[in-house]
Amino acid sequence: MLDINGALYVPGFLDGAALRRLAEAIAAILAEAPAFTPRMPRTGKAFSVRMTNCGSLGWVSDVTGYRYQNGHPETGRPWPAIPSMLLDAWAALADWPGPPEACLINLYGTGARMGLHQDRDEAALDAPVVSLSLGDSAVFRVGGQKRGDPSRSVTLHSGDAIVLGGAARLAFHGIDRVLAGSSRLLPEGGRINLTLRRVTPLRPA
Ligand SMILES: O=C(O)CCC(=O)C(=O)O
Ligand SMILES: [Mn+2]
Repeated sequence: MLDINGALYVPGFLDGAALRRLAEAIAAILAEAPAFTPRMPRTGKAFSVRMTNCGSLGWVSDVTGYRYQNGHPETGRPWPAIPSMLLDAWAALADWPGPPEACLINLYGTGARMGLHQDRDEAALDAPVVSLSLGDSAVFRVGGQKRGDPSRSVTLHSGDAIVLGGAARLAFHGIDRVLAGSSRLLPEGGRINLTLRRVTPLRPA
């Protein structure tokens, strides 16, 4: 485990067999909850990543804003359940007393990136965000709690985990670029990132 600006970096958290099982589980989720194109609040500009979710809640973004909701924005159906191997990953990495409620699935095709942002739509900000990467490698940047703070970058490979917790929970972070063709895990190429999130506090106040 390595400390990257307060973020915990766990290279090779998932091995090849686990990655293949996880890729199959994600394909099954995508068959039930197809990828959608999120849009920026107000402007409606399309994100370059496509998304779906599993869990009791899923993160969505459209012209009206960012939010968690309990169904798919296009099909209206509940999100598929979080696969047990992801619940196990959370148990191993999160150091938090309850289960995650949402797993955001980001799909990065050619040229997709994610600008610097904070994950702050969760009421349970004491719970970490646990991220797992599959497929092509990507340059992940993490800074401080202010947008202009100095940042460091690390190349995330298939199977690597990142935990944003403690002081790094509200760190600005993003994906500068994906290194196309760097992995053969995903039949269609590209990169998948999963972020496990706790949204509601364990004991609501
Ligand atoms: O793709 C990644 O590694 C980061 C994804 C992310 O920051 C997010 O979904 O909020
Ligand atoms: Mn994020």
